[in-house]
Amino acid sequence: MGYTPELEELIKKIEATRPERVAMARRNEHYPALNLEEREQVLNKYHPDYQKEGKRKVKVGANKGDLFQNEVADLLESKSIIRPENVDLSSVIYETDVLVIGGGGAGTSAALMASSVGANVIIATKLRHGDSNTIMAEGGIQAASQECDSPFYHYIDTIGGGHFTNQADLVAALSYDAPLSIAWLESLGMMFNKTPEGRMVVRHFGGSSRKRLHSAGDMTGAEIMRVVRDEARNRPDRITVLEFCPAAELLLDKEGKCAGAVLYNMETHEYYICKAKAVVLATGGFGRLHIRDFATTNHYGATMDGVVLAYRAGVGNKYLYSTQYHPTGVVYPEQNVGLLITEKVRGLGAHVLNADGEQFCFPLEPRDVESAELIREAMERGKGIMTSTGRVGLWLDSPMIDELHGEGTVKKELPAKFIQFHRHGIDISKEPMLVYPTLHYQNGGINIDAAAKTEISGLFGAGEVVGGIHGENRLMGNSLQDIITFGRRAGAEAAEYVKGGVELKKLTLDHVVQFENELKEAGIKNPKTAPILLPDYSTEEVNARRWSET
Ligand code: MEZ
Repeated sequence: MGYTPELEELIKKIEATRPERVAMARRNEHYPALNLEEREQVLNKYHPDYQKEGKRKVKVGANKGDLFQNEVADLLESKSIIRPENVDLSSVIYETDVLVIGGGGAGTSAALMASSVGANVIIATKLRHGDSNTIMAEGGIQAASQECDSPFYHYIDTIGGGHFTNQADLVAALSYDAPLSIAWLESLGMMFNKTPEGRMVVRHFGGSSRKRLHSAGDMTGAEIMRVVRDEARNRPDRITVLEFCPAAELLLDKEGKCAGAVLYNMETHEYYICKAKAVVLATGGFGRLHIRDFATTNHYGATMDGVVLAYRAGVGNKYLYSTQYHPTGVVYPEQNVGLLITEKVRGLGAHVLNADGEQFCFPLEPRDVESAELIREAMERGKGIMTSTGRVGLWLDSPMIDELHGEGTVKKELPAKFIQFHRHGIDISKEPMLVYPTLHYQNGGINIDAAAKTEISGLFGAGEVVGGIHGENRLMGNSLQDIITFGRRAGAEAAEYVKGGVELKKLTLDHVVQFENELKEAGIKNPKTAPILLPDYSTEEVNARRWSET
């Protein structure tokens, strides 16, 4: 298929400016980065999070009075998908030491650590084991593993990228554990990119003061998931995996300790009571809410489930109003709209360009700033490129990479992206990609401390469901690091908590009943039901043809 003749014509403008831009890059000359004041200005005017409309204050729960995007507020003010009065809590189907809800990188790392400390573990996961944002993360994982770097610089960069809003103890844990996480992943068999001498290849990314990004091609998350999942599957005596089995509600005991979950078998539509002495919530983020109608990089199950369950149990959240739009999501071909084009492309030197083939931003600003600059170029300055389906994008000049680093670099460093575009007749080592910001990450989430504990005894959190680590803007490669750091911490802490002796009292869903009473008292009419589990993409025409229940 390839590009349309109209787009091919526009690509000539990119090719015309490329020799001069490559020459500049070789001289180490770059488009100037913005200063702090300019960043604030561009964020305030163009970043979707900063727009006043499309938000409201929630009227119930731990974050009552706080402002959220409407899509998030709807779910915080939702009612349960189960009727507590119909659930027989005495009919316990599964019993375990540690229940991990979520089978991505964070949940699987938690399960491994908990089992290493001696706990029996169940992983309950909504789709297949490994279907998660982890497996879709491309460019790399941060860790201060080099002589010129240290956890101190990792900490400072992370706090700066997060606009100084991050929870300091969590950032300290992340930057301190990061080199250990890399060593742990290597011990499990992860194949990082290395030099012929065996040293880690490390690169810059947006907001970095040191080269700190470790990668496995552009499939770093998939490689992480491969090794942690293999390890978990090799411990069947200690780790049981329930696929297509998400949590519908958390269970507490009469004393308010977390005591397991009501699980929902998506294939048979059965509910299971799973009693657990400790629970690790690792359900991932909210990309599939398509906030402000943005396309997303996220996997199909990213529907904010864990935040919803924890909220009903009384756990508040931090920075959940903050959404990360990755600057470079696919705009063309249509089949791939929203999918991630890793920041590593810019890390390798590719420029972001407008319709005239001009640079308009420093390519490695922190993500929120970079996205706001792309939106400004397309929407205010009218310098975007329109596709035949009416989408607007900007160019990402990937052919520069081979020119700067030698022929074959694109294929070697970005093999997955190369194949993904090749399938549609586009050779990204010779032609640029068309990109636009895409909803990528839930910056905020449930409150935890550095031991991954929530305010409820026996409930731990790890991964994208958690808030505070990244403040209001996450840097590249810190999510793959955070799932390992806090997944490992959550699993080990949960198992230690169980070892300390946990006596569960009568199981209850009273918190759900109370929460729904609060909804009524607040006058919230027709609340949605949640967790929504899967996004609904049915069109009006499809809905009109559906059988009615009545
Ligand atoms: O941390 C991320 O979001 C990541 C690795 C994404 C990417 O651009 O590759």
